[in-house]
Amino acid sequence: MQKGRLMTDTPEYTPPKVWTWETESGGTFASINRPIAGPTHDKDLPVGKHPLQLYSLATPNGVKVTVLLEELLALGISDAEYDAWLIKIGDGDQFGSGFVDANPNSKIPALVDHSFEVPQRVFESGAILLHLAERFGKFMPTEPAARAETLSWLFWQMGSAPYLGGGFGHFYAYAPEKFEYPINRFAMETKRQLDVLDRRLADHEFIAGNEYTIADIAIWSWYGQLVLGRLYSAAEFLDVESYKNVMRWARAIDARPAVQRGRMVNRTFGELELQLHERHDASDFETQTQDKIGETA
Ligand SMILES: N[C@@H](CCC(=O)N[C@@H](CS)C(=O)NCC(=O)O)C(=O)O
Repeated sequence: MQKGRLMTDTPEYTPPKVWTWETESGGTFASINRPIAGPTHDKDLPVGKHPLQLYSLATPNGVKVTVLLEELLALGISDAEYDAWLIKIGDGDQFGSGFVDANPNSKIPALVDHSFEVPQRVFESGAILLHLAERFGKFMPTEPAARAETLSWLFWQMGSAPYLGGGFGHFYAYAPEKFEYPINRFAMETKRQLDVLDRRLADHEFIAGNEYTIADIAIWSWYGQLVLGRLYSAAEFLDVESYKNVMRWARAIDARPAVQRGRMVNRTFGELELQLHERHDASDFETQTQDKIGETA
């Protein structure tokens, strides 16, 4: 190693006095990243026949909502029927004017609930989970102590996952080069978070206690799918099998039929029979998957 240089061959970078947006940063998703908010083009959102209109994609944040909706429907709550429309974030659909009206933050998932006199938007996946769980009185304990525990873990997920996705996942899988410093920093934090979960799940069946709640749904969509080898091809690198309690919990949730259906909705990657680009009816799982309708995303 050259004297005075650490860990990487990248020339030393001195930040300018004022940052300006001049070049694409490179790496996956560089073309959709911008330093400004607001719409780039006019486009209304479609509206289907159900009160709940979801605009999303089957990333971990998107899957949280479709898993909850499928769980509600599995309990026989027909008012949880929904239309799920595909938002292709790689194509910039999140910057259309209608989507920005539904979520000023231009990120999936966004829900518009038409069961109010004036349709109400709900954005941020944690807020959507809470909105639906409270509206239907399921997957959210009402007893104060259990409710506080569930909320604590739900907010833990919302605060922690950006280190996993935006930190570890970005630098391990998407950045234009492998930089040792950020990969080390975020692998360490991701493993610390997995250990937090592993210790909790050592003596609790589910995250908030002995009941399956929206905290499990939120955390499973990220950390469950990570240990099941579905995120960033990082299972071996992070030695996920060593988190035995997380593995047990992740596999148990993965086996739930509603979870399997929720994962398929707005999915544009992987096996064609698991891709249901749009969902408007329960029968769509049987008739509208990509292997059956043969369209490309
Ligand atoms: N905190 C937000 C994060 C949502 C989010 O990051 N969504 C990503 C996909 S997982 C997205 O839409 N990215 C598009 C973009 O950044 O332009 C939530 O939980 O809803």
